Amino acid sequence: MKLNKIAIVLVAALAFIACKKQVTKPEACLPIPTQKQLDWHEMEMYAFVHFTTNTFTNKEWGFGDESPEVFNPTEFDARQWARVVKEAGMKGIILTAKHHDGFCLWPTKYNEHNLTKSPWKNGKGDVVKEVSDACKEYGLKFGVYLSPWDRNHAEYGREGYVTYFRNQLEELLTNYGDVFEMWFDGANGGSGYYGGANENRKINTLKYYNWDETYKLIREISPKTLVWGIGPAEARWIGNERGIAETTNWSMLRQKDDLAGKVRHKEYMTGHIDGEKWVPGEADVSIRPGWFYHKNEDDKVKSLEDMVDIYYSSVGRNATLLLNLPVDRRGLVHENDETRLKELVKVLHADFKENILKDVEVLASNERGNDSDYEAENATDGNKQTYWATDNEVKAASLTFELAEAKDVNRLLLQEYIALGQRVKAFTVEAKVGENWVEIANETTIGYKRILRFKKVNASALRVSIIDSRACPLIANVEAFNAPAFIRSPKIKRDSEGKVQIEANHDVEIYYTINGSTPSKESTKYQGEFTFADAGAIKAISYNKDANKYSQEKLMKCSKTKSSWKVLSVSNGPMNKAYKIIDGDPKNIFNSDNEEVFKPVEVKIDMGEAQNIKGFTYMPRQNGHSLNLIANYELYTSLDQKKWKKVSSGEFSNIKNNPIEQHKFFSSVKARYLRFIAKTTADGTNRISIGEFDVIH
Ligand code: FUL
Repeated sequence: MKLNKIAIVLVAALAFIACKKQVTKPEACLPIPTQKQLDWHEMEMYAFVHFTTNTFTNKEWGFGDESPEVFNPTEFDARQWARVVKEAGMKGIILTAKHHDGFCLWPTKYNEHNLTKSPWKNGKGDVVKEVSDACKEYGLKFGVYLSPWDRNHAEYGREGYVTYFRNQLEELLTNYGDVFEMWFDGANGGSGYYGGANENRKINTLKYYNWDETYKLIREISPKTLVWGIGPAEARWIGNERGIAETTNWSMLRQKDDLAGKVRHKEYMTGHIDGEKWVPGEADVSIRPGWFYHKNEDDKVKSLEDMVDIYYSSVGRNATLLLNLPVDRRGLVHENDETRLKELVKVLHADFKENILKDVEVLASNERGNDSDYEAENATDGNKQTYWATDNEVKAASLTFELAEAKDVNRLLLQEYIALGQRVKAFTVEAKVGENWVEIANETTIGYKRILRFKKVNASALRVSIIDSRACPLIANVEAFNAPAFIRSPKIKRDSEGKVQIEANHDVEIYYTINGSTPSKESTKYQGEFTFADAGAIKAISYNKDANKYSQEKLMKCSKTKSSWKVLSVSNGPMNKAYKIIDGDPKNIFNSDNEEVFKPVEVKIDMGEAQNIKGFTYMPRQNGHSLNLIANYELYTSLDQKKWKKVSSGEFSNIKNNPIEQHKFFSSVKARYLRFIAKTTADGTNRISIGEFDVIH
């Protein structure tokens, strides 16, 4: 080789090396997830199962004095649960091995209060084992809920209970194979049986359990287990029990603040951009109003549109979805819940059927050192391990996807390469419609997964622009879809006079029935307000002519209107607003006076005529800063206002975290007058709210 040729080769080689050197792998943007957390993100959706003595006593929280004798499922089949969960595309099951009432679903050697004392399988059963075995058989991961609060245990609140709690942890984490998640519920302390003491016990959740020690124990015996909830947790609550994350959702949390109890519910929904630890959000929600099975909720399974919305507001917003199935008294997932899950899966399959961006031509405004390891195509290659990256200093850049022909689009799915940290702070999406670029979304975070829903556009190209990022953006995946039209069911409202209004999207017609039959195009078309004051059922559907498609049916079960009802007195609160308690509109809220120290509030109601009732409902305030929730109550009835009978008393369990309408049942009684007493509040306020009060016939 001649000298100048050698020189050229050398220069080229040096230039290549110099160039290559510049293209270093992007540095981690701290904090980053552990491998355990990465695997957990990939699960996306998994099931919760709430099952214990509450299932048989019809409660949400047991007091701790329940007899193990009540636990007796008639057709228990954990394989049925696993099949339903698997078919719904969920990746695991977390079981309430012990809920707040302290009853243990496994034959623990540390306490008698367990299923060996129940008639089920003559005391030889082990629910934890059957569920973990079924999970293995169906290729699902198995997780455990062990309530730190124990309303049964005599030692709760003292040192002895912490030892007991750790012993149980050890049993559960050693005897049942791998446990992917350990769920430590934040609800803790209050009244309980406590071995017969029947008293109030309060502890400091952050200190009492010495979480550092407890976590050390877990890590030693079960390093694969991700711990959720309290202490130095590896995943966090999403701040509500509605299964909803914020659109801005960081997987980081200021753990120091969390350990000091300083993080507010709203912050759990968003995480902290400056959090020093990777603590991603898990959105938990029940498929029914309650967490445990209640027969009266068989027709209250969440509607399909609610389920779809929950999916998009959790998995679609960088959270995992923990979806609860309240197993029934037979020991099975109820048919209605299974049907809804099947419908949900069908919608999701249809929504994500064909990725319009698969292998389309993609152009980046910047590519890291022009290196193919980080090229734009990595975002469309279907491989989450490869990603498009920009140069270190470039924090705003765009990807443009050219479609071979214009296509309808209404969904966009984005994923960051989170192994190196969550980065994107702001991004927009534009579609090329005809000759113009139209902005269709202006959003904030992406994280592990972000899914956007928007109005259908006919696009010949799409552009995703990262506007701001904590460090150079790393995008692992971008997909787009054209989801079929989804027809939402109408909303039905009825006031105290029986005037009914039905509302729906403007592009549909509404049909309804009031005789219990299923509505269709042949039924009465809704033309405006009508009156239905009787007890019965109003059923309505939306019908979209263009798509020739119905929504799901909306059912409103109603008791006779309260037009003859009157609030006779309120012990402390504005009498001129007392009508709101019974006006048929839960949004019209009655608030008692704001006292310096809470005083019980008594409401006296005249129902106008004597009637047989077997229960009552209380709907608290649904939104606002303070919900002013009632925790303990008493209800008395009378026929003449002289002789009163206490028909029900107790607590509205879990109302603080899940402020849904409360249903209480008692033996049927003939009554005309009611005395409802709010004895304590749940959220530390000194007043109560009542959105609506009603009776059950
Ligand atoms: C809450 C508990 O109090 C409920 O009973 C339920 O277990 C839910 C998942 O967490 O805080």
